[in-house]
Amino acid sequence: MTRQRELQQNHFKHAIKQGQVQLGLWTQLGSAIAAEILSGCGYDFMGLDAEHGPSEYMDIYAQLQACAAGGPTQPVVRLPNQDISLIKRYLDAGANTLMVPQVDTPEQAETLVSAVRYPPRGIRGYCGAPRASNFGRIKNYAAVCEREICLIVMPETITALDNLEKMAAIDGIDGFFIGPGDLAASLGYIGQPMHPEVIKTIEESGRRIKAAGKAAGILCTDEQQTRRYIEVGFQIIAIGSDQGLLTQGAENLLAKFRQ
Ligand code: 3PY
Ligand code: MG
Repeated sequence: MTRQRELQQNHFKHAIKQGQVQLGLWTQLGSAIAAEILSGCGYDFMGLDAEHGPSEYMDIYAQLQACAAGGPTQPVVRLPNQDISLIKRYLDAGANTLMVPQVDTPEQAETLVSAVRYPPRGIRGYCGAPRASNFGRIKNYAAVCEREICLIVMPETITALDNLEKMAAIDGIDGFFIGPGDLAASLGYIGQPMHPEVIKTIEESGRRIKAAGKAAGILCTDEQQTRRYIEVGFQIIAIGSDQGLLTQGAENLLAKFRQ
């Protein structure tokens, strides 16, 4: 990043616009070391989770640095909430793909779009030389950054699903990543993201998102169901997590010797 003078292309954003499937790894360890190691594995994206993971702002900042060093995986920062001052800080830190949880209404979605755009199109506060502009070396950053910023919102409730088409019609929302855990809870099946009714609703929602011309995403660690979601048209798929891989790997290794 040190000599970068031009804003890099957000491959993830362009890939989803072209209808390509992007396979990702969810990360909850909040570790820059793990992020650097994992970002060289070849996943299309890595979800840096500041909602349910332990990461605070500086932890995400360090993971963004680690991803830039490890590459080429695209970091996707999942925010803890819809706080627009946090959106500004993560964008300044160089996160160009943001995922926002629990977005239920078109009004909320419009506010989020506005938060990632500089005036006069939006309300993002201006900083002359943020990390996102390589500390001022990318001179036209403010003029061109919108092209590479990708905004994904998470429909996670029945209300959000009722509003899907209205939210999908908003220019500036690039994708919808369904939270299967929260959606299952909203549907009355807490802790059962693989319940047939939940899966049916997720698949229907994926088809509606695709029909509305936006990219649909999901987190799913079941191989067969993941393949099915891809068939249905889901494009942004987190297929596992650093925490899950660590636990499974460590437990499987020990089990070979402790039968
Ligand atoms: C959910 O399952 O609710 C999510 O937010 C995915 O991590
Ligand atoms: Mg959720």
